[in-house]
Amino acid sequence: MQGNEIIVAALERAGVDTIFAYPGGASMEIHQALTRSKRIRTILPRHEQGGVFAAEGYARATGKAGVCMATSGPGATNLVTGIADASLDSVPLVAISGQVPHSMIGRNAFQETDMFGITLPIVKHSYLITDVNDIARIIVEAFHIAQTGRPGPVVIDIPKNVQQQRTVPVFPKGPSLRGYNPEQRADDASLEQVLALIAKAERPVLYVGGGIITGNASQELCAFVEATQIPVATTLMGCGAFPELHPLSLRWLGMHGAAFANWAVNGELRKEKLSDGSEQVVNVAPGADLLLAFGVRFDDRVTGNVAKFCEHGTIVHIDIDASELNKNKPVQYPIVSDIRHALRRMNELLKQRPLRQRCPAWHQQIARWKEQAPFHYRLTEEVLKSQHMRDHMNGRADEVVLPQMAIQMLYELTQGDAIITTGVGQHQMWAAQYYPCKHPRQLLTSAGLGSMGFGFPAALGAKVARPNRHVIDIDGDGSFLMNVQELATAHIEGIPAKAMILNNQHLGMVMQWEDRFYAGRRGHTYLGDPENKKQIYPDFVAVAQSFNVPAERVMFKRDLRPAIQRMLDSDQPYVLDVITPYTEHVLPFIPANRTVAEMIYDE
Ligand SMILES: Cc1ncc(C[n+]2csc(CCOP(=O)(O)OP(=O)(O)O)c2C)c(N)n1
Ligand SMILES: [Mg+2]
Repeated sequence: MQGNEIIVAALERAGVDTIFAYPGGASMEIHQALTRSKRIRTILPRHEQGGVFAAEGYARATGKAGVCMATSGPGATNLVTGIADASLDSVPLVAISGQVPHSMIGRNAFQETDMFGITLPIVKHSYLITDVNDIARIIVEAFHIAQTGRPGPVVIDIPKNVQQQRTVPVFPKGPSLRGYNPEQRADDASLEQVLALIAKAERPVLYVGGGIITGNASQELCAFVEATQIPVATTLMGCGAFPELHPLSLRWLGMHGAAFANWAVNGELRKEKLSDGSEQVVNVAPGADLLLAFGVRFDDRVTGNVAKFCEHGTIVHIDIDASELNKNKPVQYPIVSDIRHALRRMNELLKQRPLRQRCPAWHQQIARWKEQAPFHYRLTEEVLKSQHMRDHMNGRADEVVLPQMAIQMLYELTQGDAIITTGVGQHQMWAAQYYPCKHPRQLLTSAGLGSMGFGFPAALGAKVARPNRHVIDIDGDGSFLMNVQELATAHIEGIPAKAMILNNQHLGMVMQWEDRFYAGRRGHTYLGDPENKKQIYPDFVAVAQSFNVPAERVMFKRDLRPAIQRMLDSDQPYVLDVITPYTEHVLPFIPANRTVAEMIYDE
């Protein structure tokens, strides 16, 4: 067999059914072989970044490695953002790049870039294949590494001459990798210790993240919560790990998370001004005395000032990746383990010796906090006095569509069952706030890297993997524009993913920081046409239609519900451009590196 054929055969054996691949000189051999595959669907994105984000959408929706491919040089470097994205969010991804022939490497050959070197800090592992006889083994290893332990991206760089060499391949049955031991299991002694801490705790809180979802431990978590009655706050990556409408859910925590989740972890702290003008922090009610941090990494968007995060609680941190322990936050009980094993085993031990403690006072306090500061929004003075009202609404305050409202309506009309992808910005935070998840793998969002442009291609990948689900990209006008070319992929490949753009004509999240910290001075955050502010710019409806993708614009509240319904009913990809005021801020808001005492929220 020729190298290119071995690559495709090895991918088939790895169970690959879809590859997002954009060809070029250094990868066209592999495309030739792909045309002959009966098992692999090759989807041509319109930009390699769209391809890698689509592969991530596929992976995030299924847990199976997403696969993408690009040619050497510019094709390969266009994958870099997606590889970094997969790295920060622990997404299993196999990214294949063509490379110039072996003999040309290091000579600044046409379209040569050192893909191995460029991606070295952002991969879980990488290969530069130099021998055709290594292809089959390396592809087995790549999928094994990407999908086991803490998942992540693996890059395989394949020079063109290797693709053209011939050999008799040996396909290994499974991987054999000395020194890679992804199975980690906590021993009973440390888990018993955790249970002893729980039995003593008066104000325990679970802080759980993406690790629960990638570790397929959601069911075990639910059983653990039933047995312990410990309230659960998730990270953004952990949304859906525990049903968000469950009475013990604290939704998600962090910079724009629920006030009650942040209070439960840190205590209700308030800054008060003293008569002499100085400020003091008042401790209104204490937070967790025991924090169970499972499958999380104490990201700064969660912790704010990390030294003050859960300052007075004992912290247990369980993670499969030992390098996460004591990295961002030193804890009293660091435990290396597959979280599913740890939860299963603790559930068994709890069955033998059920807990007596039920912490009624703590549950009452949390109920008070939930009542005191739920996620909510209202029509503010800022909206009423905004340019948006003058330019587009003719003063009709009752017809203005607030972004939160549009998401709530989408939730209602999909019964909360859709798979949601997002761009990055205000709309992303509102999507997570107003579309509570019932299940794992329901909210697919670029959390760690925060890559604008993620939403629509990720929705395509998710829809390919889950054709029977509604897949809807809740996007921003800035983010959507960054991979707008993928409308072509959606139409030509017949992938009916939908985009609901919350179009505020601004880089809303940056604008929010300008409003809060820069006296509202605009530094290149307006996306409309400054010469003609009354016009919505660009015209996404016309853009979509030029790709033969049906589209509609909604400006008034009365039109919103039927328009969302038409989008949902369509069997084609669809763009719904919902025009919203730019004056809304995402609340609550704990400014970067601050504490819950400085949380801004609407009381
Ligand atoms: C690729 C990339 N460039 C820049 C940023 C910085 N950034 C974060 S949010 C944001 C604004 C996003 O605007 P939009 O997509 O319209 O969403 P909105 O906040 O208005 O809802 C920007 C520029 C980013 N996260 N990603
Ligand atoms: Mg915007």
